[in-house]
Amino acid sequence: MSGEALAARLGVSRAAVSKHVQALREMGYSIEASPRRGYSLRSVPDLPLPFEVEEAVTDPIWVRFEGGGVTGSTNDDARALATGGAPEGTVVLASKQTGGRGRLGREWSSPEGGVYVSMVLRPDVPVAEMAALSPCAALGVAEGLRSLGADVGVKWPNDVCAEGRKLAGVLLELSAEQDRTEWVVVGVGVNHRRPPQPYPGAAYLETLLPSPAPAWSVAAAVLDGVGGAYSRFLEGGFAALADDYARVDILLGSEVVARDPTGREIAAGVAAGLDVSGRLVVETASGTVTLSAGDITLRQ
Ligand code: BT5
Repeated sequence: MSGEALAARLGVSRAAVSKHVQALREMGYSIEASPRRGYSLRSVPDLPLPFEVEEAVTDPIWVRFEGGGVTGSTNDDARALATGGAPEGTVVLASKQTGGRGRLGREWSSPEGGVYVSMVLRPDVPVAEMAALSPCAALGVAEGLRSLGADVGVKWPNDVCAEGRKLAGVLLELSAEQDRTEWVVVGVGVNHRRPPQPYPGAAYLETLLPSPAPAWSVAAAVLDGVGGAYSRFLEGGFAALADDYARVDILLGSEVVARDPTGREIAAGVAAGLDVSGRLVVETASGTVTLSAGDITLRQ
């Protein structure tokens, strides 16, 4: 398209078009310019850029898209936006994090080639029911990645796994008072491209897909997956997700050991699925134990 046609269509000057084309090139867009034929878009960068993700997302809950480049932690950025009054459905994206966080102050390795996304939610749900939101989000991430063709499962409470390795993690943070939740930030990190030095125990989405997916489509799939699971959760609580969860629950029927943050064993037995509050049920030798938090390992 000629610079003149673009300027007319967008209602800006020719100089503005050329300035924006330059800015897009700096972001990684390949745009050719020829004197007679005008501009042509050759390729879009393999990054979760907000405008590409916005175009690809279908769930109407996602209303505002930020970030896309390098940041400390998208959860920190989303928390700041949430505290400042950003609406439910605000999304922060990144292609690399320098301070990616897991639960309990752990690290989330976030090199280039991953997809990092945090979502602001404002559920009108009592704080006591919030525990189910972690497995709800993990289910949503799994459903989103499955829609791309990857055979993935969920590992309570917040992991998405493939081939026995961790493909994605969910970090939920919230601010609440008494019986009212002010905001929830759901952060998701997906290992997408396999880096030269893979993280120990990590799976990479690109090795699981039938055909390559650009980073923005992975982000959109995650958002649509989480958006879908979240609306079902709001309508019917975790009970509305129980059957879908059971279908992708990789712990179900397996021998597991649950540990608290200090590494102390809190239960060992057979995982028997989740209860209506999203807590893990373990059948142990001395009876049924229900867990609302913990780290689970599968017994060999
Ligand atoms: C999680 O914690 O799995 C939550 C990860 C959430 C990351 C997202 S990225 C976007 C948003 N912004 C953030 O800063 N965070 C969120 P947890 O269950 O505690 O698991 C952390 C553990 O996973 C670490 O202690 C490592 O053992 C392992 N790990 C770290 N990086 C990994 C990676 N890239 N792939 C697989 N495992 C990893």
